[in-house]
Amino acid sequence: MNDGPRLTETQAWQALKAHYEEISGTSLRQLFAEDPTRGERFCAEGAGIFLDYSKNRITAKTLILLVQLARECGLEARRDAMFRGEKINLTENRAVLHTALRVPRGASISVDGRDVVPDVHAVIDRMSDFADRVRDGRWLGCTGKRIKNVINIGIGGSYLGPEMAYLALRPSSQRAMNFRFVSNVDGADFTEATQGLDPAETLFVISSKTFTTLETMTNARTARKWLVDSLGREEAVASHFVAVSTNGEKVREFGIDTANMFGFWDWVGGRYSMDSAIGLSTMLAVGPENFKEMLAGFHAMDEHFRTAPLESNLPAIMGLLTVWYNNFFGAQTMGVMPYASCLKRFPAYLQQLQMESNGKHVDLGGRFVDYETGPIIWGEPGTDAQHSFYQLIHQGTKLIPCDLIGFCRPLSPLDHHHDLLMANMFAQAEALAFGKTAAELTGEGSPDFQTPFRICEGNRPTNVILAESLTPKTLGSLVALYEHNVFTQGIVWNIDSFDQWGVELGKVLAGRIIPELSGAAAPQLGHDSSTNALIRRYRRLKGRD
Ligand code: G6Q
Repeated sequence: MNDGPRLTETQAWQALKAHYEEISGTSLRQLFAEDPTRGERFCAEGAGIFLDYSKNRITAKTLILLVQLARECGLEARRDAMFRGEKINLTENRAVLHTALRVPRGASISVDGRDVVPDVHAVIDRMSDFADRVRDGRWLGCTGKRIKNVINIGIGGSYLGPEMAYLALRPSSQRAMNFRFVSNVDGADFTEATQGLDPAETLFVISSKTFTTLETMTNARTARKWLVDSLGREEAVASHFVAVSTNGEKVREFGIDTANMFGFWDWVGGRYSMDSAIGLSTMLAVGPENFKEMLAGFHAMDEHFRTAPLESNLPAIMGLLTVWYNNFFGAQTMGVMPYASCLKRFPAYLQQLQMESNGKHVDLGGRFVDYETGPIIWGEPGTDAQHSFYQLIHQGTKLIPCDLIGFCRPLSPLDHHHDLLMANMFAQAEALAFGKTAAELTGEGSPDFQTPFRICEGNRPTNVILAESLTPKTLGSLVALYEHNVFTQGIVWNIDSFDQWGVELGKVLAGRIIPELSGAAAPQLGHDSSTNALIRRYRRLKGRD
């Protein structure tokens, strides 16, 4: 365990603290006025993604100090250790090797003395063969009908990535097939997803690393019953269920032949798994070639992160800017607004990636941190978001740095819509940075009584992320950009970004409450008075007591 000097005692941290005092009063208007080339200088590019970070409250010195902080925290060494397959997930004693899921065939990365790359490619090959057979109709349901519906059953990391990627890549998907996602144990999720579907044409992909997760196993059992009751034979499971898991034994116990199981490994964290076999539903939707393009995009960003100097390294810069606002400006939250409706689940995906990874209160030495860690991440697609919550970002009292993500070419043929969309994205970044002064408003004829209400102070920071178009490859690069951005933050905060102990307690307590809700006889309750009263009310209203 790491029990070296505390982050706040490092030289770079102290220097950043002093530097913050120097520049926190300087506005983006001033910074742009002082340096007319700023918009071209504070930019970086890699793996097909362009980042304009000039509208941030930084100077060249800020960047130098942030990079110094990253170096003092050992970012480069820790990054290299991750890529080598060292067990950097200390609390679970595991390697963190999602980057191995996208290395080209022939590369070599060893974990516990075994080269994992051939295993990775063997799974991709099996997935590809299966996906081709389902997509071209060689894999049939038990009555001989083609598979028209694919339902992914999984939750958390086994759901958010697949759903996000399916929606993002829908323009490249097999339109003759329906793709649905069941995650919540709320029965409404299953009922709605299967509404109107013919079980004889439906394939369930049960995605669960552990194959023990309450929600997923409950939904999987419900799915089996739905199928078997309708088709009248238990053997139907063989052609209508496949599993994605690391737990062959549990898959077999459930009744799925492990020949129809696609594996992955304990060195792939749930929220880092959309490019593993957990992406099977994505591959079924977009086909193996597009899926491999997506993997190539991930890999291109991995290579950028691994090799580009920190000063021009996209994930490192974004991660360090997050630290700058989170720890020096006291920003509690960050917005992510994709100007692409296909990316509507991207903010939800990033919420898990960032908040589960970096929502930690002890450092790697097990000591409570005396600084803020992961910010709250949230967002919705622009332009919709402009008509709901942007007001607070422009004129509210909280500082909310935002990432605005857009593309130069649309996937839709309606190109004139796209110019309107992107004009809005550029305009929002401009308005947030520069605002509108009282003098400007008066000059435009604003009535005096309205002027104070119309002033926009500006000075609201944004990153503008621009790529050519939302292809599978771009999606891979974009996700890897955020994965490594989150990694960078975690290294600076000296936390384990790859565990999630905080989610355990609630699961254990729910296990205790389940029989108290469903048992026939009134239970003896030993909770606090609030929980006891809620359970009693629930049972009473359901007519159980
Ligand atoms: C992700 C988490 C978590 C996990 C789900 C589903 O990093 O570990 O979100 O993905 O709890 O777990 P299973 O895949 O094991 O069902």
